[in-house]
Amino acid sequence: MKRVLVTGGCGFIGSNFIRLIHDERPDWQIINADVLTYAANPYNLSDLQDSDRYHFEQVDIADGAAVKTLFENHQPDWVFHFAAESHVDRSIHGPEAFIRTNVMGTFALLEAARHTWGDFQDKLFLHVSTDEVYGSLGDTGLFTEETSYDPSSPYSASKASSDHLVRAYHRTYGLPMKLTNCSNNYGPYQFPEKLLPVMILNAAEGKDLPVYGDGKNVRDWLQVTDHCRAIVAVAEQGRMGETYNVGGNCERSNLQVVEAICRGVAAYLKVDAETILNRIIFVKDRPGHDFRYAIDSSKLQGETDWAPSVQFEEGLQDTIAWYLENADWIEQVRSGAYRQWMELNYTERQEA
Ligand code: NAD
Ligand code: TDX
Repeated sequence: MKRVLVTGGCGFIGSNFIRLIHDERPDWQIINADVLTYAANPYNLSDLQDSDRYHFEQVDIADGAAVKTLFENHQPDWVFHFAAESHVDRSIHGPEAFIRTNVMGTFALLEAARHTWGDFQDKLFLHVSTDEVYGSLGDTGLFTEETSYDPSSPYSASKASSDHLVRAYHRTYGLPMKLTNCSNNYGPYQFPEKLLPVMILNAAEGKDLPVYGDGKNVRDWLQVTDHCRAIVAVAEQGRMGETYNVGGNCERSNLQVVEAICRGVAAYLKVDAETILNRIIFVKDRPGHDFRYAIDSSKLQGETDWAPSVQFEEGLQDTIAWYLENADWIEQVRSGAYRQWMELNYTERQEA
């Protein structure tokens, strides 16, 4: 049995990842360490509760002593580090939590790995990061693994710091690490503060659809399970000490995405799409809003057997159906804290 520690396993990508490896890697013993912030939902994995290959620990990764105990108690062979504060808009309103979790939390994990792992034989620290560390592209070009870091938001700056720490531990201490920088994910269990779930739920509930700025900003979309499969591929087939960009080769402007959601929701509900499309409004832009992200994932595709498998239009329709068929999940995550955030973020963005 390989002992695998997943941090942030109750969040969006972490819970999709745990489900995937639980199903497809029967010889992996999974330890999920998550402090359960507003973005977490332990019920995402409630069907694994009785599995003898799955264990949950409520741990704050920025608490160095707790992380050391976690490593001593569970002696993980591989670490998949997902835990983070992940929302750009929240990082603009309150950057401190991002520095604490993303920088200090990553540092605490690296220290625990360095001190617990002895000679590093057969060990791996896989750091899950974002393409936002590279900053913004203009109309052309792609991010490669050689693109210089140029983060724009407190979120992306904190992720850039964590990436640098992970690479520094490799160069300085020989810590066995691999790093992935992925583009925007979509799919089930994404917290409804990010573009797709905000728009799907607002479209279905007859609310306005608030597009930041002129809606021309471009993101490169990847279905979440495709991202999770890429991480497994890097862990099993990638080279130690290397970085791999992960992307869907699927650029869409935000307005294109929102219009596709309007049509998808209308088709699902069997109502007129024009009524939903007419609710698109243009609101105050995000400060420091990166214009375009686009990923060159040829290194990953050249060195592993991974390729994106889900077409955006098909994945989007499945995601719409998931949100509209899982009212219980939506209800659980729409806490008081969630409602406060929605009010803070959107009432201050006056219609442009
Ligand atoms: P998320 O916000 O949905 O989930 C984050 C999880 O981390 C939550 O379960 C939360 O409780 C946990 N967490 C936060 N602070 C913690 C702490 N101090 N200790 C322990 N656990 C803590 O995020 P996500 O979208 O699933 O992103 C996961 C990772 O993937 C992040 O590192 C993010 O930077 C990266 N990433 C995300 C995307 C995307 O599109 N969502 C794209 C590329 C990379
Ligand atoms: O209401 C909205 N209106 C809108 O126009 C929201 C919530 C977003 N947007 C725009 C801003 C972005 O250009 O949509 C785009 C996507 O926004 P988010 O869903 O907030 O994602 P983004 O800022 O691109 O970051 C995401 O992808 C990279 C994740 O949140 C990060 O964790 C990941 O690293």
